[in-house]
Amino acid sequence: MKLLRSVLLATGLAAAILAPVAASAQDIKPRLIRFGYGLSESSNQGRAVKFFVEEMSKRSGGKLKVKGFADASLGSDIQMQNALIGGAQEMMVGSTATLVGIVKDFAVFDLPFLFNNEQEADAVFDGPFGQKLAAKLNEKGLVGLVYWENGFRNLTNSKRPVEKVEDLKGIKLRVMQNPVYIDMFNGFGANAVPLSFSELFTAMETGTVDGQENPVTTIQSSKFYEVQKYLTISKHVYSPWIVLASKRWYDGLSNDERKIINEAAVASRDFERKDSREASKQSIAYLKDKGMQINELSDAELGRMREMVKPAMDKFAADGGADLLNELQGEINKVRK
Ligand code: TK8
Repeated sequence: MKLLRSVLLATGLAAAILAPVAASAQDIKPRLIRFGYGLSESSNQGRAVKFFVEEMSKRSGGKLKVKGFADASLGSDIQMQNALIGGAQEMMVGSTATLVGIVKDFAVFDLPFLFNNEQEADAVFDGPFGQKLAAKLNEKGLVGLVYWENGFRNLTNSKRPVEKVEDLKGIKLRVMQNPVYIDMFNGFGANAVPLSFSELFTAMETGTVDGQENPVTTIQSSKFYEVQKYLTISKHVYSPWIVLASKRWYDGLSNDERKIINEAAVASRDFERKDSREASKQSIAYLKDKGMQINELSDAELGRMREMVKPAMDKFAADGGADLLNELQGEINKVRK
């Protein structure tokens, strides 16, 4: 690390000596940065992208122009990840759950009932564990900058209230494209249907699926209440988003430009979490007002669900995830104490 830093310093120094004409306080070029995301512009995700756009502009004297592309208009999470890897797109934000095809370890965050609250999640994602996983993206052509909050996930469907896990039987439930989610919901007796988020609304509207699971903020901003009657507060998984950059693109930036991006990303994270948490407090009342029938799962029922997902947990551990899961649980316990 030390060696790398002095090499970087030395090359920086050489460049400064060789190109004194271009000397300016900061090495920033005018750039257009395409930043894609899946939710709508008015969602918590959209508000945080807007914040990031403004931060980047402020911090670069208007040179680093970020353009946000909402509603998966640049593609689904998985399509955008590949565009970043190939260098065809610069930045995105999306679920970590859909990264499992690139770095398998991310599946550890999809295991249910790990985090009790947002504070535990923040500590783990911003701490060494979250950073270690993000760093694994580098050799795959991605840079994981910061984690945003998607939130605790809850169930909706158009068939019936889910008060006990048996009520899920036979419900065609859209899940993210991720084996842990598929195993988990099949384990609960639903028919798990992996599908990208960008296809979800239509799938519910046409009855291709009966239900889905997402945080209340998303159920609100994506207007799922128009096609879903029942909301069950289950908080089965705490779901993060991750802000990604194309490594190919990022590596071509100057140190000054990278510093601005990194710092603006951290600022956007703090903004996003605060904003999302405030927004989620209003969501339940909003969704009730829109006609959703809402129930909370009892502790006893959640306990039964924990038992029922044990095979999915064991499968994850047996597939080589045991150490990782232990490590994560250790990190959570540290915060809990
Ligand atoms: C948006 C998705 C979404 C996620 C999902 O692109 O797919 O259900 O929760 O937030 O990343």
